[in-house]
Amino acid sequence: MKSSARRALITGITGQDGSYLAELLVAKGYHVHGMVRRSSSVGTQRIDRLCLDSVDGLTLHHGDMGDAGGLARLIREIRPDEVYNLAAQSHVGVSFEQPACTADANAFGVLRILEAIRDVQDAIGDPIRFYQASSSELFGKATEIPQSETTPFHPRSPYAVSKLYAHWITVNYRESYGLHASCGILFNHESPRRGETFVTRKITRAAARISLGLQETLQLGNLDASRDWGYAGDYVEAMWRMLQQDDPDDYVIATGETHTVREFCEHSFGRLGMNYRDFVEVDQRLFRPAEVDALLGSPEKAFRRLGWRPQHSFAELVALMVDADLELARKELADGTGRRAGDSPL
Ligand code: NAP
Ligand code: F7E
Repeated sequence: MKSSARRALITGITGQDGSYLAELLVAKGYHVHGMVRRSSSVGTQRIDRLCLDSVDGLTLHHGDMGDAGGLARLIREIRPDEVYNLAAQSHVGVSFEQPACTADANAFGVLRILEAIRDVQDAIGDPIRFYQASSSELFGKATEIPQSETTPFHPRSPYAVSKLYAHWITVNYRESYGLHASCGILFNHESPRRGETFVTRKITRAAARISLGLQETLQLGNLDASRDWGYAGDYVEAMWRMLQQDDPDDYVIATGETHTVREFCEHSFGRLGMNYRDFVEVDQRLFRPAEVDALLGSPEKAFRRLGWRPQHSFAELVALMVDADLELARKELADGTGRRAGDSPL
């Protein structure tokens, strides 16, 4: 028997977005089921607080996007009202080094979940709403500025190509089988919980550590790339809103502002009273075989239909990330772990 609380399954709950979405859904009274993949060391740091605070609102399960049987079993047992598929090998640069496992998790993994949802829906009759984490990387070598839901796709990496399959298979299952399946085409969104090898976090982490003498330089690749950067906490609200609509659809989620990596450096180091030029070194090894030069989203449809708006400006985003990393660096300095952590060459 289903309990009265709505049930959501989140794949990728241990990631940046998964952790914010889980907090949002628990606060809304959902029972959240999170899929966690097994690893040799525990990787649940982003949700540890939530696990402690919401023992009755959160259940974790082992699972992997590569394991069709396990995914099907999870959906059958949980019988979720909503599934948010956030799990992915999400690093564009790494996808050039690991194209096959990126494709398997990001593309075929989505097909495996859609098949499981279809089977359970057919067997049980209860509708299951599905959210797919699509990406602005689909636009790649973009032919329009700004990019909207009607801009043609031109993916530029194995990651983007895998997300293209995932996007279209989600649209196809909506059109073929009437699934309530929506894709959020999210532009870059960041936070203090962002993985440390994405460029924003790499910059804020290094700026904080350099300001305390824990690190000397920062190696970066292409400083001229520009991105439409928003705050992750704002973007998970848009995911939830998509699944509350009567009809499924696809939406661009963005701020409508773009900034270069160089500007992100200027603001981050500037907040700590430093000039990034004194510390940033360009390392050719960090350039990608094919680059996405510039992205700028048009979130007009989400504004109109979802009533969604980003709540944080670019300057606020930089400030909250730099301040959180300064706090972290101060702890590292105090407990002597600073020389071991951070300063990643990746
Ligand atoms: P993230 O921090 O890298 O989190 C990815 C999550 O996927 C982690 O929980 C990871 O588990 C899990 N995962 C990876 N491979 C898996 C597998 N084979 N089986 C099961 N779980 C697996 O990514 P994010 O920034 O939160 O992004 C969430 C989703 O949105 C991703 O699909 C990403 O591609 C997409 N997206 C992100 C952005 C952005 O700017 N953040 C923009 C557009 C789209 P571990 O913790 O074990 O590694
Ligand atoms: O790179 C340049 C790099 O890795 C941004 C993922 O969440 O957003 C993310 O993908 C830009 C690129 O994010 C370094 O070449 C320079 O032009 O932070 P990033 P991304 O590739 O835009 C999209 C929307 C997703 O869907 C993805 O999942 O910064 N850059 N120097 C660098 N990038 C990194 N990582 N490291 C550098 O040293």
